[in-house]
Amino acid sequence: MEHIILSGIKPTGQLHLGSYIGAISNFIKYQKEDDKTFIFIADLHALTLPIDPKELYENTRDLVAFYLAAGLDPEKVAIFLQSQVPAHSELGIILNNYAYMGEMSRMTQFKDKSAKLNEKSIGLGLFTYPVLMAADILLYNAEIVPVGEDQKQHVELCRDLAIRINNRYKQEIFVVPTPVIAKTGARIMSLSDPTKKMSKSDPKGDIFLKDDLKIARKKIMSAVTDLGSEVKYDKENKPGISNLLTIYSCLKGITIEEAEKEFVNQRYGEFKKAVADVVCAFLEDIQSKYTKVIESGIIDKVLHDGALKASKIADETVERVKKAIGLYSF
Ligand code: ATP
Ligand code: LTN
Repeated sequence: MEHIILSGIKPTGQLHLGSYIGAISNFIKYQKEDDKTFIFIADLHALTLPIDPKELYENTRDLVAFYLAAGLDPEKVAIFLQSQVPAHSELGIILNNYAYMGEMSRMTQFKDKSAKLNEKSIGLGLFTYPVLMAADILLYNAEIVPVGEDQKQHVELCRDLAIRINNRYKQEIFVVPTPVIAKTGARIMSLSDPTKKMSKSDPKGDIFLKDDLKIARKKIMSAVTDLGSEVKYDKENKPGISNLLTIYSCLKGITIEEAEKEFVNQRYGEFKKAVADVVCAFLEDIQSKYTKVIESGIIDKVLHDGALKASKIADETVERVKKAIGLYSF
């Protein structure tokens, strides 16, 4: 039997090569023929930090357009907005009661993001966000959750919650999910500081999917590289070159070893040019597909159909949970 797959991205900031390689490209690999893949836009999660309404709206539309441009097929996959399936909020509220303050305070993403804020203005939603994320996953009985490395801890919290609740009520209320992190590309680094993750909230050194090709090429050509001259994968001593090799191999669909072989005896400059060529060809292709999707006007229909498919399963789960924990249902 095929596994149930679920994942999502929050519509904050612009999508970058990290979001594509670490997340979206894997969603495409995992999509199945038989209505067992759920890929959504975590728009409620986008509210965990202040965001301009117009920006949120546009990011959401863009994210759907890029999902489709990258090859997600709405015939096979339920593509939907988290805020259009009320079961997410409902299960999130229920799950809050089973999560512990201690474990939530240990979430590294919460620690990193709250450290950048004034202590008095840290939203409760930022703190409880991994609980809502657990609801996102458990609602669909997802077994496999493809994500980048930074989300692994959240999926593990989801596992803990599912096991805790199943044990408390002595029944299999929830399917326990497994995070799936790709071997290569689960942590694309910033081009300006290859010791930091490429990230929407710290966009220095990002290549955005919407970048003008000339600008993208410039960013690659001026990417920080390392001492020495050999094009070799060595994360410790050559983080910049290793990151570029990762980007190159993921976009070309080859292994790191195969990529290294292509650049034996070549200088960094030649190597960077080859990376820039591959990145620009990729951007040109996805941007033209993105434009076609926007012009086709299909986004609202995709989201409407997706929400219907998703609600069917999600509502069943909420009913099952309510019954199991003693909430009155008729
Ligand atoms: P933020 O900076 O706001 O935390 P982000 O850039 O990390 O945002 P998310 O929306 O949190 O992006 O992530 C979307 C998906 O892309 C997640 O599965 C995440 O693990 C993955 N992802 C994000 N950044 C990278 C990266 N640099 N390399 C690989 N995967 C990434
Ligand atoms: N937290 C994720 C988005 C997300 C998600 C999920 C991913 C929300 N709910 C459920 C996988 C499964 C992020 O991209 N920052």
